[in-house]
Amino acid sequence: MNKLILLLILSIIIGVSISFTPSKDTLFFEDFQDVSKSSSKWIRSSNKEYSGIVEFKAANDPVDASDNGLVLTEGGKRYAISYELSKPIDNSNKELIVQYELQFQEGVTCSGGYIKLYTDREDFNIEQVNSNTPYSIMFGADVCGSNDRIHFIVRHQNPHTLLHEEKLITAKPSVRKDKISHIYTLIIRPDNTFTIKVDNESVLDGNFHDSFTPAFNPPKEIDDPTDSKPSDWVDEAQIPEPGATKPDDWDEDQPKRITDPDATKPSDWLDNEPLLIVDPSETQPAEWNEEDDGEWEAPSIENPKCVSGQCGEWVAPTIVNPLYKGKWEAPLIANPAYIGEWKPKQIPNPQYFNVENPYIVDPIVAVGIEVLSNTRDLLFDNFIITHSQEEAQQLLQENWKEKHTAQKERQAIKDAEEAKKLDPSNGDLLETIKFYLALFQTEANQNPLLYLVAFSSLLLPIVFCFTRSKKPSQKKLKSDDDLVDTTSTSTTTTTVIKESVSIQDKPTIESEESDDDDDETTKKSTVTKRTNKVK
Ligand SMILES: [Ca+2]
Repeated sequence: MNKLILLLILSIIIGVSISFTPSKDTLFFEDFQDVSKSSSKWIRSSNKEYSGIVEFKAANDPVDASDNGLVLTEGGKRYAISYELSKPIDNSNKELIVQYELQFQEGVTCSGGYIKLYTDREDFNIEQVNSNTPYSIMFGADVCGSNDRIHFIVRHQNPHTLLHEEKLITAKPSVRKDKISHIYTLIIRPDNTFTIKVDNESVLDGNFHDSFTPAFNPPKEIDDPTDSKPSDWVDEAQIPEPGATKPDDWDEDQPKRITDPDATKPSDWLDNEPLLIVDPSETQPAEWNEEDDGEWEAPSIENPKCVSGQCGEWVAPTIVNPLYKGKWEAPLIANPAYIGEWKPKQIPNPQYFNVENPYIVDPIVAVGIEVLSNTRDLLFDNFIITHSQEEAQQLLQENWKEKHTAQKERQAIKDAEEAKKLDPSNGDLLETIKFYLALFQTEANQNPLLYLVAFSSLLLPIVFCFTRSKKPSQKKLKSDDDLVDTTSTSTTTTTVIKESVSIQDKPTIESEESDDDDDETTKKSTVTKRTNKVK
C-alpha cells in the first residue's frame, strides 16, 4: 500500500504528458510519436560519408517510455538526415521561432548538436545532403573538448558579388553539457533583433546590424589602398631635448646597492658557532646494521645557541645606494615637428551596400541534422518552427518542461548517491531520510496539495495495518514495503519514475513487483518494439 501511494505521489510530481498539438499555422512540428510517419519523412543522405545509424525511439533511461525522439545511436560517426517541408518558409515581416530539444544521453566529448534549415533552391536534393548543402540558418549546440558554443549562423547573399557569406554571431553562448534534455530556442524579429534561449531563459539578445561577424553591411568608407605615408611625415610625439648634457655630478658608475656603512657586528655574535649541530639526544638505533645500512649519522638540529641566527661569519647588510642614478639620458620634450599619427585617406567603399532588413533569410525548404558525433545516443525531439512565440512556448511547457524537471530530480538523487559513496560518513539512515524529506519539501512548496497526499499516504497504511493486523501475511508485507532503506531508496525512486507512466496506462500492481532487472527487460522490449532504424 505504501509503495502504491508513493507511486501516486510521484506520478503527480513528475507525471509527464505529451499533449502538444500543432495548429494550422505551425510551419513545422515533429515529436517522433508517430514512428512510421517520422521514418518516411526523415530522409538520410545517400552520401557514404554519413554512415551513422539513426533510430526513432525512447530515451535510454526514459521518463516516459512512450516519448520517442530521433537518436544518433553511434559515436565517431557522421550523420545527415533531413525533413523536407511541404511549403517553403518565408520570414518576411513575421517573427520566426525555431526550437528543438537536445539530450546528450551519454555525455558529450566532441559532437555537433545543431540543426540546419536548408535553403529553398532548385538544386536542393534531400537524398544528397552534405556539408556543402546551402542553408539559410544554422542554429544550436556544438561541443568539442573545452570549446562549446551555441551557433547562430545566417548564410547571406552579397548583392554585389552574388556570393553567399556565412554571418556568425560574435558572442558565444554556452551549451548545457550534462546528460539531461535541454531546449534551444531562436527568435528572429522583423525589427532586426533576435534572442537565443536555453531552457526558456534568454542567453543572448542581439541585433542583426551589430551582433554578427562579419557584419551584414560593409563599411561605407575604406582606406585608400593607393595612399602611403609621406617620407617626411613626423609621427614621433616626443624627442630628447636638444643640447641637454649630463650634469657633472652624475656618476653613472655608482652601484644600485652598497654595504651599510653604519652596520656593526653585534657584540654577542658567535663567530665560531655553526647554525646546525648534531642532535646530542640521538643515538645509533640498536637494529642499525652498518654493513647493510652504512655508517650511522645522527640527524642535525638547530644550534640552540643561535636562536636569533647570530652565528658564523658576520656579513654586513646592504642598503640602497643614495648616489645611484643609473645611465644618464636627455629629458624628453614635445616634438615641435610632430604632425600626428598617419592614417590613409578614406575613400567610398566600392563594395558598399546597405541591407535594411538582414533578418529576412532565404526561404527555408527543409530541416536537417548534419553533424559529426563522437558520443553515441544524442537525442533530438520536439522540433518546431512557427511564427508564434506562444505556440513554441506551449510546446515547451507541454512536452518538455515536466520531463526536464523529472530528469533534474533524478540527477539530484544520483549526485547525492555519488556524494554519499565518496563520503562514508554520509551513509547513515538519518541523512538519507533528511535528503528525501528535503526533496519532497521542495516539490510540496510548489504544490501544497502534496502535503495532503503525503499525510494521507502515512495515515492510510496505519489504518490498513490496523485493520489487517491479525492476518498472518501482514509481517512480510510490511517488510517488503519498507521504502525508507538506506541502500535502495534511490533505486526504488528511479524505478518508480520509470513506472509512473506505465501505471497511468495500465494501473495494475504487477509493475510494482518487478525488480530492476525485470524492469530493464521490460524497458528494452518496449524500446525494441518502438524502434525503427533508418539505414
Ligand atoms: Ca517525442
